[in-house]
Amino acid sequence: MKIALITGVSGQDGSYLAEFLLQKGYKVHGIRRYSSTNTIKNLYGIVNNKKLNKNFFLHYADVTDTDSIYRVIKSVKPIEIYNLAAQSHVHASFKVPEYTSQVDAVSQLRVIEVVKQLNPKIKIYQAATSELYGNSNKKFQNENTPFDPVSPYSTAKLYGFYISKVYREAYGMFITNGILFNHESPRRGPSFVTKKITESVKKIVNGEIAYMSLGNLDSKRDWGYAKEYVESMWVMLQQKKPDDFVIATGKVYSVRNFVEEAFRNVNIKIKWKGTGVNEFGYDMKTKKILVKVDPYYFRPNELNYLRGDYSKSKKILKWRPKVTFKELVKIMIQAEFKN
Ligand code: NAP
Ligand code: G4F
Repeated sequence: MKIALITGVSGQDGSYLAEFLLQKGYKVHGIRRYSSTNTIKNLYGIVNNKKLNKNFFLHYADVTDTDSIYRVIKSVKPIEIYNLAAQSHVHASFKVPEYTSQVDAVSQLRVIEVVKQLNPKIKIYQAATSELYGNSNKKFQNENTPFDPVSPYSTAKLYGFYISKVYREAYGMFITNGILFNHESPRRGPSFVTKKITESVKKIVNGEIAYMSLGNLDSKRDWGYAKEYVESMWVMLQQKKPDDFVIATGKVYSVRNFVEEAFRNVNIKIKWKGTGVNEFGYDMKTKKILVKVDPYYFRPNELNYLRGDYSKSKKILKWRPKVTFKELVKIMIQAEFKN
């Protein structure tokens, strides 16, 4: 039986990936941080499923703690490691830049070094990101587009990207960087914009809140569906040689588009009025204000536009996205109301 280890298993991607690998017949081990609160709700689908749970194991460890990582990798003996653990919030990285560097940069090296010492044949997937491109002037970003990070988060991830490449080239290790563009799902953390919007739509419809407050409505992202993005991580590690791959949809939408589409799913048509921080969105029928702009959510440095060119992945990995933007919003809204 193939053995995989996932760091960040309780996160959005980690939980989908664990389900995917278990269904492929893997024995899956996950690294979980110590916490006095429950942080594993994304794993309920596994732990409540006898068939999946019998091959699933959680270990307490922290990617900022070399000893704990060493101990887990030594005892688990994985053939593949999916290194997903991160402080993954870009805005938060401006508030805790040093901590973000520890978790998102140095920890990527930590895992690689432990693997080099214990068994350099273990294949590693490193979670790189489209944030690396920064405000690129290219219409589409691909594996050849220069990086220009604009946040402490993406600067830390830049280190992770290059240290992976260095170990790959210097020591012949199998380390692949997945440059994934934004991917969302009902399991997205509540402070990321898509989940915040869908959760707020539900609360507005249920009368729990009157409106939602957002930051930059004009920011544009290439949003895909997390559940199908994690499959590409596995495909990357099944290749003959390690490499870097962009995973994206090639389509771009603004935060404003996401808001409109989310409300459309509950039969509310949003109209916009005003500009800048005085802009607001209101229900065309009732004239009630449902969206306000709050500068609190602006970032010291904004990344305005991301759109991925995934042609290399399509050609080599035979991977392509299937879920459209509209379907993604619908999946997230339906999950809110089901909850
Ligand atoms: P996420 O939901 O925020 O999950 C992050 C995971 O990392 C959580 O399980 C978290 O555990 C864990 N973690 C954080 N600090 C840790 C530490 N010190 N030791 C061990 N575990 C730790 O992120 P995601 O959206 O699934 O993303 C997965 C990876 O892909 C991340 O590296 C992210 O930066 C990267 N990425 C994401 C996207 C995207 O659009 N989602 C795009 C490109 C790249 P707790 O539950 O204890 O907090
Ligand atoms: O949902 P976001 O916080 O995601 P962001 O910053 O694009 O980062 C995500 O995707 C990256 C891949 O490109 C990952 F590497 C990273 O780990 C993370 O998963 O914000 C998306 C956009 C931003 O431009 C932000 O300024 O939405 C804008 N926005 C507008 N109002 C908001 C809000 N973002 C958040 N979080 N909250 C708001 O109220």
